[in-house]
Amino acid sequence: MRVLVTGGAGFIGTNFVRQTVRERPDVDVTVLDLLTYAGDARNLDGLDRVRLVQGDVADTAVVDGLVAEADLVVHFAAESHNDNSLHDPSPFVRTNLLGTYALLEAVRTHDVRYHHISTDEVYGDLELDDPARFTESTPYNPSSPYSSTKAGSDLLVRAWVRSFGVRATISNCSNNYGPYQHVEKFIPRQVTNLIDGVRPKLYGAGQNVRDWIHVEDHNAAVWAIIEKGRIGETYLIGADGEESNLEVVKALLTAFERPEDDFDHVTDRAGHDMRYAIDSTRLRTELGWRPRYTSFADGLADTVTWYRENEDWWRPAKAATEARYRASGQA
Ligand code: NAD
Ligand code: TDX
Repeated sequence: MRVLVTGGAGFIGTNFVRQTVRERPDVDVTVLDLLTYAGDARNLDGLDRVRLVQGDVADTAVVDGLVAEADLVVHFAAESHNDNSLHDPSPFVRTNLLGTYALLEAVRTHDVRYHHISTDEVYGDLELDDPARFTESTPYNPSSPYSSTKAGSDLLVRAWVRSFGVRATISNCSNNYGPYQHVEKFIPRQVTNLIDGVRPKLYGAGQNVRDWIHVEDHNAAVWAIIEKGRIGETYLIGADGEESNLEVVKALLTAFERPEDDFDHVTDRAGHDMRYAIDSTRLRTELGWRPRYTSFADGLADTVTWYRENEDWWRPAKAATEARYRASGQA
């Protein structure tokens, strides 16, 4: 089987490619990745049966040629960071919307199976005291330039399924953590700050809740949907991992043997979503998926160890990332 993985040099895509190579000897992988600031070719070094093509998912000629050779496309490539989308939405519109459009046209032309990776942020946010969680029928209500372009990309997929019979599935996952995540994101930012002896930086009061899932569990769910999911369906992926940002910072401080109040409150994110929470009943009952990382504390400890042992990997991006946060009052 020949799989085209877009964004395979980024956080979740890298973990997907590495898991696929490890567990599926029958799969050959081609990664299409622009290698933006968020992509790192080193992540794929030395992997068997993996070819890396540096290119843009919005480049229709490149995309058409690669899709023509594939049996399956898994589309991870995106501009993925909410804070960046507030400073400059333009690459979000291009990559997330035009990139998805280019892929959909190519899979339509060549009749190739397509899986679309998306986020729970398309549903907007929930109140802290609301017992509800997102389901596949929650109305779309995105808040940020990032989440609105992801929502738009999902709607393109749905339209291409219905209008043109494209064989596609969609997954909307909650917040991922694990190895190879860029230091701009919440957990790696605080872990690498703590390694450097710098206090963690909490937006606002830190009451915001995210529903954490280990990246390996996300990617196992993606393969379950590819193999057993119903064409045209959406599956929500989540592992019942709700934690407030304050709780996460305290857990990290404890892991580094620092006092629980040894952090800074910094300027809040504009339009900051309060809470995300996923009901993954459909995925579990229809496809039999279960998370393997059931303890957030253990998964977090493994992640801290990975960043301690892989300073060569994250160090080059750290100073520039913190300079960007300083410029927006979030350092
Ligand atoms: P990331 O930013 O770490 O990686 C994105 C990758 O896409 C990078 O390798 C980058 O070089 C590549 N890329 C960017 N623009 C491109 C373009 N125009 N053409 C080709 N490649 C391009 O992102 P991530 O956290 O790994 O997220 C991957 C996907 O998962 C995204 O679609 C995101 O919306 C979705 N998602 C992420 C999370 C999360 O918690 N990180 C949760 C749910 C869904
Ligand atoms: O320094 C920080 N301090 C802080 O309090 C940073 C970087 C973030 N935060 C807060 C903002 C959020 O409430 O932590 C929470 C998590 O922030 P991010 O890591 O930026 O993730 P989020 O905005 O929740 O989006 C993530 O999950 C859904 C991914 O980046 C998206 O790509 C995915 O769709």
